[in-house]
Amino acid sequence: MAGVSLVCVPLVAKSVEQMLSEMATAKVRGADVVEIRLDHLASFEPRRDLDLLLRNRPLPALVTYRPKWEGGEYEGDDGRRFEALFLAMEFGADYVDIELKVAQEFLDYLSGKRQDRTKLIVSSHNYQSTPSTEDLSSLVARIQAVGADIVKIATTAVDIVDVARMFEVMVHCQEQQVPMIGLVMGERGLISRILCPKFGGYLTFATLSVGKESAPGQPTLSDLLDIYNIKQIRADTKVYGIVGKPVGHSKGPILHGAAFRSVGYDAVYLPLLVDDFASFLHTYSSPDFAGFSVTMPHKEAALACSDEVDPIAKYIGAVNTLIKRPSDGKLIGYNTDYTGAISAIETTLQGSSGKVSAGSPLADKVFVVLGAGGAGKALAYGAKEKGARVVIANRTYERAKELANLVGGQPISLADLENFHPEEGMILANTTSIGMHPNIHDTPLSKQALKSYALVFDAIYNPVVTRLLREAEELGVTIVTGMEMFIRQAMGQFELFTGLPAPEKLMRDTLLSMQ
Ligand code: NAP
Ligand code: DHK
Repeated sequence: MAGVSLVCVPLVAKSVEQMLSEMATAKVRGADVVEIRLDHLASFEPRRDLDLLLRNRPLPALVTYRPKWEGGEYEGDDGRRFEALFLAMEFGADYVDIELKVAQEFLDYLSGKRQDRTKLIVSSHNYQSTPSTEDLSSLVARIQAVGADIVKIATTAVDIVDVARMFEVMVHCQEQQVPMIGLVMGERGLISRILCPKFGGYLTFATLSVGKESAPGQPTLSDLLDIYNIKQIRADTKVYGIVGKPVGHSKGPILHGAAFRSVGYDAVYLPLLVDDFASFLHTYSSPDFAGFSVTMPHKEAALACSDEVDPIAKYIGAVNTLIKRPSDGKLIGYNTDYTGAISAIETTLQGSSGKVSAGSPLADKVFVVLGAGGAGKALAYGAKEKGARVVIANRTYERAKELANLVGGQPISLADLENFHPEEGMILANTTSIGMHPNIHDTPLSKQALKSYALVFDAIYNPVVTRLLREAEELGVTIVTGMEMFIRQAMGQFELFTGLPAPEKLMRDTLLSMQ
C-alpha cells in the first residue's frame, strides 16, 4: 500500500452545477478522487442531485454528509442523512463516509442493503488534539469492529510532534493490511497530509484553491502535486525541511523541491512549523528525517542540539543547516548564511571592478554591519575572515559592542552611523528586518548616508528590492539583494543534503519564476 495514496479534492461548493465544474477541474489538475460534501449544498434534493453528481462524475467519488456535531454543515436529523447516503450507494458512489458515532445505526438502517461496490469509510474527527498512540489504536479497533472498509481518523496538531503518533498508527495499520486515512489537522499537522504515502495512508485531501478547504490545514492540489511531488513519495523517500516559527513564508519548499526533482534525488522538502526544536528532533529521530534548514527563532537551538558543529557555525553562534550523518545518525550543524552572503558580495565586487584579484575584494575594506542578530553575526564573521575592517551598528548598542569584541571590530551607535564616512569604497550590510514585508516603506539608514558607500547589501529578501536598496541604486551605488544570499545559502544546503553539486541555473530560474 505505501507509496500509492490517493489524492482527494473536497468539493464544498453551494450548487450542484459548481460542484460538477469543480470535479472536471479536479480531474484535469490530476486529482484521483473527489469528495462530494452534500452538507455544503445550499438546497439539496437527494434523488435529483445525487443522480446528476454521480452520473456525471469524471473521477471516483466519495460522498459525505457531515453533521454539525462532527464539524460539518448539516443540522437536521440522521434519518435524512442516512437516506441520502444510501441513495448515493444506489447511484454507485465509490465511497461513502459515515461518522463512527452513528456508524452502527447507519449499518442497521442499511440492514442487508449494503452495496459491495461502495467502500464504507468510517470516520472520527477530533478538533482539539491528537490522543495517545494507545488511544488512537483503540479507536482504529473500534472503527474496524463496526465494519468499516476504510478507517478514517482526523485529529488536531497542537504541536508538530503529535503527527508522529498518527504515523505510528498508520504504519501499524499498513502492516495489518487495514486501509487507513490518518490526518492531523492544522498548520502543525501539514506533514501528515504530505507524507501520507510514506506512512501508508490510503488517501489525503487537497483543495482546488486556497479558501476551499473542508478542514484546517489542507494544502492545495497544485502544492501537493507540484511542490511536494506527492506521487513520487515512497516509504523510503527522505524528508528534509525548513524548521521555523513562522515558516509559511519560506520559498525553501519550492526551491529545494524543484532542485531535488531536477537531479532525481528521492526526497521531499517540507515547511516544518516547530515550537520546541529539541523535542522535534527527538521525535523525528529516524534516519529518514535526514536534514533541515533552520530559520528564526531556532538557529541557536540548532547549534545547541548539534552533536558536532562546523567550527565557523560555532563561532558565529548559529546553525542554519543540520544534517543527520547516515553512518551514525549524529547531527552535524553548519552555517551557509555566511558563505551565501559573503560570496554574493564578493562576486558583485569582482564583477563591478572588472579585476580578478588573488585575495578577497573585501580585504582591507570598511565593512559596516547593521544589526547584531543571527544574520549580523554571520556577516560580521564572514567579512572579518576575508580581511575586512568590520564596524557594527545596532539598535541595542550593548549587542553591537559584544559582536564587535567577538570579531575584533568597532562598535558604533545608529546615530553616529548617519555621518560615518571615514573613507571611500565602504560596504554596508543591513541585517536588521527593517524594510521587510509588510513594512516596505521603512529603511534602516537615510538616503543621504548611503552616499558614503560603494556597495549596499540587504539580507531581507521579501521584497527583493527594499527601500534601502532602491535608494542606494538611485544614488548609483552597487547593490546586492537578500535573494542572492538566499539562493547561495540554499545551494550550500543542497550540497550538504545530497552530496551533489547544486543545480544553480534551475534554482535561479525557479526563484525568478516566483517573483
Ligand atoms: P534576529 O537575530 O532577530 O536579529 C534582528 C536584528 O535586527 C537585531 O540586531 C535587532 O536589533 C535588529 N532590529 C530588529 N528590529 C529593529 C528595529 N525596529 N530597529 C532597529 N533594529 C532592529 O534576526 P536575523 O535572523 O538576524 O534576521 C534578520 C533579517 O535577515 C531578517 O529580515 C531575515 O529575513 C533576514 N535573513 C535573510 C536571509 C537570506 O537568506 N536572505 C538569511 C537569514 C536572515 P536589537 O539587537 O536591538 O534587537
Ligand atoms: C531562512 C534562513 O534564515 C536560512 O538560513 C535558511 C530560510 C532558509 C528560509 O526562509 O527558507 O536556510
